[in-house]
Amino acid sequence: RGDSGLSEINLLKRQVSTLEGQLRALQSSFSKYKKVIMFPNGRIVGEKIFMTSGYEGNFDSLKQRCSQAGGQLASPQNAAENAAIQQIVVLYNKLVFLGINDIQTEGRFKYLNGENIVYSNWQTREPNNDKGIEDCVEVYSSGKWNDKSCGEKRLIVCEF
Ligand code: GMH
Ligand code: CA
Repeated sequence: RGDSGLSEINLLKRQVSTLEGQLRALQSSFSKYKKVIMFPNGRIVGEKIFMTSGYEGNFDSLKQRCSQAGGQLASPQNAAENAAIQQIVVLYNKLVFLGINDIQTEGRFKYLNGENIVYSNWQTREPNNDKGIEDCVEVYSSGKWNDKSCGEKRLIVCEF
C-alpha cells in the first residue's frame, strides 16, 4: 500500500479525534441540561424518568394526560422507582395515582398494559376495597399504597 493509503489513515485519525472532542463537549452539556430539566419536578431511576406537571385529576384524566405527553401513568416496578414517586408526593404534599388498577377483576391488580403487577408496597390491611368501590392505587407520603376510588382527584406523575 502506498502514500495515499497512509494519508487517508491520518485524515481519519484527525476526524476521529475531532469527533471525540465534540462528543465530550456534548456529554457535559447534556449532563447539565438533564439537571436543569429534572429540577425540581423530575426523578431519574435507571432508564426511567418520573415527572409531575402539578396537575390534579381523576384516574382517567391522569392516564389520558400522561399518554397524550407520550408517556404513561407512573407504574413502579421496584423499590427504587417507588421511592422516586414517594419523593414527588412529599415535595407536593399531595397523593398520586399509579398506573395500576383492578378494574377488570376485583383483587387482581394490573398495569395499564393488562399485565399482573410484579412489585407492590401496600399499607398494612390494604387493599381493602373499602365500600366495594376502590379499584385504583394511591401512594401515601410514606411510599405505602392504598386502593382508592378512581374518581378521586390525585396528583399526576407520568413516567417516560
Ligand atoms: C377504611 C378503614 C381505614 C382505611 C381506609 C382506606 C380507604 O376506612 O379500613 O383504616 O385507611 O378504609 O383503605 O381507602
Ligand atoms: Ca383502601
